[in-house]
Amino acid sequence: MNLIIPKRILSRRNFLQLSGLSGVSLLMGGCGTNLLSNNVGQIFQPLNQTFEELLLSQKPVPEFSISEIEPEKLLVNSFNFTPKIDPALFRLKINGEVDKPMQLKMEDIQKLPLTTMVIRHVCVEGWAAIVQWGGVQLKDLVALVQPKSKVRYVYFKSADGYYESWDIASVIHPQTLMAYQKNGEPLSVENGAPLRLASPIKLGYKLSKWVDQITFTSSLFSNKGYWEDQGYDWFAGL
Ligand SMILES: Nc1nc2c(c(=O)[nH]1)N[C@H]1C(S)=C(S)[C@@H](COP(=O)(O)O)O[C@H]1N2
Ligand SMILES: [Mo]
Repeated sequence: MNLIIPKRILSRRNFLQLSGLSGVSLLMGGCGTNLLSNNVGQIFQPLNQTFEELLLSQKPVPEFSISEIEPEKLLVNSFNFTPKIDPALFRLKINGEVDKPMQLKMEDIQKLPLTTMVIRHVCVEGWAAIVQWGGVQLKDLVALVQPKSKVRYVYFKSADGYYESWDIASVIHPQTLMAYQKNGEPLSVENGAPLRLASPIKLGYKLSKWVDQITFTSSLFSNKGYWEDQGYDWFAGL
């Protein structure tokens, strides 16, 4: 593990130089005066009105066409073992500072509207792939559990010990999905089945595979994410 880290940091630096990545400067630029962090402070007061305002303020990232999908370019990238989860026994726990904590079966989740998108997955290690993801918009799950007005962050726990935290504005972005399909097929175990995060607005390491718990909170804990706790950027926006 320790051997891997310097390599990743080096390639991440190279990547940042190449891409002129804007998300980090966007977040730090105004000390809370930029649109995104203002919105983080406002949502859910009341839930419906501000929720809609926030969604309207979020521009969707342009998507690719089906013919541009690069099936062979998405490399499996797992820090640990590949957990075997029985989809019939699987429950997604959604808890924390919410009015209606829930445990959802895959069949419950698959009854919600299916969204598909063809986007670019970008890993800081220096590779990228155009992928089609299919799943439920995370904002639909947010609406189900009704977070308290003070909620600002969301933690995602994975069955392999991986963990991540996100800002709530990015969570309810219309292209942030809990995906159960990849390139038109059921998601494979290596790619995170039964359920993984997919989004065009975050770097690959924010996109947790094998997510089994989603926790809403008003403040970040000392542990922010598997790679973030080793020095990687937390916002990791694209
Ligand atoms: N649970 C879990 N999620 C994870 C990882 C991991 O090791 N464990 N790796 C991350 C990284 S660094 C990347 S680039 C993507 C890779 O997704 P893929 O293996 O489906 O290509 O998963 C992300 N999500
Ligand atoms: Mo990655």
